[in-house]
Parts: sequence; structure tokens; C-alpha cells
Amino acid sequence: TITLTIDDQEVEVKEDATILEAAKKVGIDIPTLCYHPDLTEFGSCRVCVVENEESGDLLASCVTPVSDGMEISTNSAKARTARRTNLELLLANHPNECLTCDQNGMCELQDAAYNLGVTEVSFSGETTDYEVDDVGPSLKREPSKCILCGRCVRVCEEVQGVSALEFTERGFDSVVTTAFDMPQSEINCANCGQCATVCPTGAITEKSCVSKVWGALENEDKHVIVQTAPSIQATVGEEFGMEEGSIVTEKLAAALDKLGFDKIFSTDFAADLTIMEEGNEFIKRFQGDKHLPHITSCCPGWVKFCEHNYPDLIENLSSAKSPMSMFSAIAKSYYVEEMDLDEDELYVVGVMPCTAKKFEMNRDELIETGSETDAVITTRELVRMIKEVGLDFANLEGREYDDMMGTSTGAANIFGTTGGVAEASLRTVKEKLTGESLGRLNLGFEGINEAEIEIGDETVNVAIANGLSNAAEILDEVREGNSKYDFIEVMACPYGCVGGGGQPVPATDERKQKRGEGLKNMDGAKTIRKSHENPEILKLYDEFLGEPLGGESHHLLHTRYKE
Ligand code: HC1
Ligand code: SF4
Repeated sequence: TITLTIDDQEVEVKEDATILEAAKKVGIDIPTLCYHPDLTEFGSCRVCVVENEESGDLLASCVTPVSDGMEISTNSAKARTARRTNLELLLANHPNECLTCDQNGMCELQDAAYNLGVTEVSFSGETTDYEVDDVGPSLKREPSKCILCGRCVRVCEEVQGVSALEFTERGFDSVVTTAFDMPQSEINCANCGQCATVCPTGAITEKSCVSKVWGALENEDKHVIVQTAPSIQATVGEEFGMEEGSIVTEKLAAALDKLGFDKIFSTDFAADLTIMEEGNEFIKRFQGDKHLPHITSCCPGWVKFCEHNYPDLIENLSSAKSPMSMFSAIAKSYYVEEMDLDEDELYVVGVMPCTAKKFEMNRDELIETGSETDAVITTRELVRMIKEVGLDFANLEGREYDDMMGTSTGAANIFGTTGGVAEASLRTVKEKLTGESLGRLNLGFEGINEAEIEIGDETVNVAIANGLSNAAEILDEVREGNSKYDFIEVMACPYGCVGGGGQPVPATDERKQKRGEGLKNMDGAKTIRKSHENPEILKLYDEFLGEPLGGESHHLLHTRYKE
């Protein structure tokens, strides 16, 4: 270990620690911008400079390693002036659009300017002006708001293994862009939105559908229903001062009711339906030894990544549509029939933790097979709508979700975090094949997790990957024929949907884990924890669909993705 002094406090840290980490250990928060706790250090913004008291040198604390006997001042006049100057240089080439920016209220650049006491910008000169890229369904990129912190480039490369974004040009002309400056939607980008969750400014955000949804709610000719994804109930409360991982299902339903939706339903209901279809599909494959390993396909960022990088494995993807798309298919067939609505009267809104769901919503395969979701908003967009009408979310009196498509089991709730889809599926598979219950899998939240599940005399080998670079590791083995797995769950975002690209920011690993634990506790507390015991799902098969994998189910609930 190494001992150094920071602001006259002695601190002992490991040899490879940075000054920033050492300072944190004694409770000193040095301001940062390009730094992100879950990514490699970069050291470009120099907002975190501190002074070496012996030499008077200014050091970027996020990248400078500690050394024995070092004496650091984090708040000397020299360090504070340098930080302010560095920040002013960034602001001198930043559009002054704070009041109308999508990131207003959650911008780290704005916060840094306030915290460092920047009250005016002493530099002026040429500014860069780039075109906005918003032609795709999921994301909006505004390079003029970029401060070149490189967080998006790093998350896309290090965590997702996609490398869709890169730095080009030098000096004043430096910019983060895509290969050949193509629109982000026309390259290998998975639409996962991880770049948007780490962007400190409004340079990458989701493409908003808020005004479209208000338009539908205000249109008297439309019957507008909403489905909320499993993970939303564990994340939306954060934006209203509630503890991370708080489960706010009933307040969420009440808020949606007050926003004017005609019926409040849950994607969780459809997650139970997905398990009925996908579980039976897996049994068929496992018993017939065909298209194994079986790979989940409910995550649209993962499906897009697969299409680009593993087109040879598309046959292995489950043909079951995602819960969001199954919900819309059932809404536009069964629900309109039950409610005696005209098909074009019904408008389906999804509240998703995910920017890629906006891409899924527009996929021809799904629209053509009756699964059209009319609008998808992210958790962040829903929060904006709730704030716009001034609801006191934390103190709302809760209400139940509506009947017909609003009941879900514990199995569906855990869909929203890594490992949940596999666990939910195998609960139903094991019970159907052996009559025995599956015990808790107790999987971890990070990296790749494995489980061996005994089903009668056979063992099902399961792997769970969250984050696309982890997925690539498993799929390379499958491709090379060295994989022992029968069932693979892939979620594009670390920690699964609780870590989705549309969730509240800043999103750190610690925060995502609490959200995931919230969902697991929710499952533990439910009386009905298996998808095949959901009474609304049983009724749906009885009255409308017939059997899982039967004719009607096949037609409405399954699809095939393109190579
Ligand atoms: Fe997900 Fe899914 S769990 S993909 O992570 O299968 O987005 O929450 O809605 O469709 O149910 C997301 C979450 C979500 C689907 C389900
Ligand atoms: Fe990379 Fe995901 Fe952002 Fe696309 S959406 S650029 S894949 S991080």
C-alpha cells in the first residue's frame, strides 16, 4: 500500500489507486466530467485537476496514480482556478440552449458550472456547429453539445463491444461520430442507448415520443391503453426522491391513470405469455435436439447485434415475440374484440426502460404480423410527463392495474433484471416436464452467469449474459462448436432492463443492482410465482388462443428475424 496526504488528511490506498480514488476514501469529492466509475479512465476534460503541493504541478486526478508521500491539495486557489478555466473553455464552444435542452435538469455540465462557481465565460471565438442526427427511431445525436469526454465511445466499445462511435479529426475539429458520418441508425449500432445513459450533456438522448403520446391522449376518437415494462416499477420512484430499488407498482398505475390512459396494463402480463410460448418452444427443441442452444430474443438491442454479428445463429433465437410485441398483438386482436372497439380506435403505448424498444416497435416483421405498438416512451420520458402535469408521485394513493391484461406473476417481474427470463422460463419448463418446482437460481448481476438445472435425468446447461461484449464471448464459443449450453439468455444492457438505455441517470452499477434486487424481492413476495399459473393467461388460452404453440398463437405471437 501507499500513504499520501490529501488536504492534510493522511490516506492509505493500494498502489494502483488514482488520486481521485484516494480522495474518495477520505470523503473528498473532486469534481469530474469525463470520468465514469464503470468505464476506464480517460483524463480529457481536466475538470478534476488537483495541485501537487511540493512541485506546484496540476494533475488530472482521475488518471494520475498515487505515489508514496505525495501531498495533494484539491482546493488550492491554483487548482480551483484551473478547473474553472478548463470548464469555461468547454462552455465557450457549447450552445447556450440549456432551458430547452432535452437534458435540462440532469446535465452534468450544467451542474459542474454551478458547483465550480462559473458565473461567466471569459473566452469567445469560433464555435463548432454540426448537424443533428435524428433520422433513426431510437436516438438523437447532437454533436454540437458534445464535450468530447469520450464516455459514449468507451461504453460502446468496452461494455457493448460494438464500437459504433469514434473520435475523428484533431484539435478544434475533433468530433465523436460514426463510420463515414452515417446516421447512427444505419450502422451496426444496437440502439441500446447505453451511450445516452453515460452522456453527461444532451449530446445523445432518446428520440422523444412524448408529444405523440399527448396527442393520442387528447384525441377523443382514440382508446389509449398503456403497458409498463417489468423494470419500470423498480426505477421510476428514483426520480421522485424515493430510495433506489423501491417498488412503486401501484403509484405508477395511479400516475398513468391521472395522465388520462383509458386502461392501465402491464408488459409483465405478456411476459407470462412469452414464457408459455418460449418455454414450450424450448421443450420441443430440447427433446428434439434441434436449434440448440436456445437463445432468448426478447431484447431488441440483442436481436440487432445478433443480426449484424452472428447472422448464422438467428435460427437459434427463440421465435417468440418479445413481451411488448406479444402484448400489442393480443391488444389488437383479443382486447379489441372483448371491448368491441374498431381496430384503428385502439392506440397502444409502451413505457419501456429501453431506447431499442422504439426500434423494435418499427420492425416490419412485427407490424406485418399484427404486433404494432403505436408509441414507446422511456422511463425518463414518462417522468417528464408526470412532472409536466405536476403530480406528487411519491405521495400518490396507489391503485391496481386493470383486469384482462394487468395481472402478472413473480416470474414476469424478474424479466426486468439479468437472469430473470431464464429463471422464469425454466420454472415453467421444469414443472411441466417433471411436476417438480425449480428452486431459486440466485444468479449474480454481473458478467456471465451459469446454472445447471436437473430436469428428470437430464441436465439443462444455462448461461446468462448481460452486456453485449459478454454475449459475444458466449456466442463465439457457440459458433466454434465448443459450447455446452442448452439455454442462453442475452440482455444487451448490463444488469438487464433495470440498466436500460432509457432509465433514470446517472446510472451506476451500484444503483442498477439495487433496482434488480427490488424486482427479485418483489418476486419472492408474490403468491403466484409461475407464469403457467397466471389466471388471466389461462383465461386467454381458454377463450382465445387455444394451446401454446397452437395455430392462433403461432400466427400472433411468433416471428422470424432476418439474417
Ligand atoms: Fe425488458 Fe422485456 S424485460 S425486454 O428487459 O422481455 O425493455 O423491463 O419490457 O418486451 O416483459 C425492456 C424490461 C421488457 C419485453 C418484458
Ligand atoms: Fe453503441 Fe448502444 Fe450507443 Fe449504439 S446505442 S452507439 S450500440 S452504446
